[in-house]
Amino acid sequence: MSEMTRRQLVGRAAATAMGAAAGWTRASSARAEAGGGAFTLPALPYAEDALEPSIDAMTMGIHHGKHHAAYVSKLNDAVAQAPGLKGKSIEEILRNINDVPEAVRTAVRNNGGGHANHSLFWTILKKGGAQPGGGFSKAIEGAFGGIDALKKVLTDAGMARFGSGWSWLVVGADKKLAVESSANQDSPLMEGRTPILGIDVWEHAYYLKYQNRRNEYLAAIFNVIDWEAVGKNYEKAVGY
Ligand code: MN3
Repeated sequence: MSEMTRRQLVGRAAATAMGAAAGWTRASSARAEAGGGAFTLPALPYAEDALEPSIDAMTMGIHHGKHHAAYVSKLNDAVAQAPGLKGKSIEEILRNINDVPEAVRTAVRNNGGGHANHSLFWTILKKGGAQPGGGFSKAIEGAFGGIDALKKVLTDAGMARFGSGWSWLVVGADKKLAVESSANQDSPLMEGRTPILGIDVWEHAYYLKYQNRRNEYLAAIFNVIDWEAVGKNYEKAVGY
């Protein structure tokens, strides 16, 4: 083989490889445009072990890196089949869940709910988080009689939820605070209310450390609730 021929062959192989790479890139962006990949897993705002010992690092790692990641992936698969949802925020989609095409509605309800619920959950947790202050503190006083009473109502809602679900502090259409619980990954957004604090009571949230002792998990989680973050969510929800 002459030197020239060899160089030509190498050059052609390189060009083919580059063409294949470019084709792959085009195919990827076509998938993204069709809706796949629209939602992404938000990074944890702290290290996986940041909430120890209340919530252990292994639970955090699996909860965020496996469970939440799976909701995002399956949500993207569902949204890719419903072009009308393209470009909409997850909050907007969940507030109008009955407008989602029936073929993908259950998938969006479960996985879109899972994505929104966990995205909120990570941001209201913090070791040594602040206590409620200002107007939020007054609203808690008015609605529940105080922070300790609110914690009890949230705990009772979490304990009473049979199977998997969430205990929520929400702001209603009347701008008032209320506590409720939901099954599975249903969000208060689907009922026209705005969740400002969510406590995950699925077993995956606590079983590695607390096993069947949901009551101990619910007691411990109040060590790591960031009431300042919840207060900011409150102010946004009531339109301050
Ligand atoms: Mn969870």
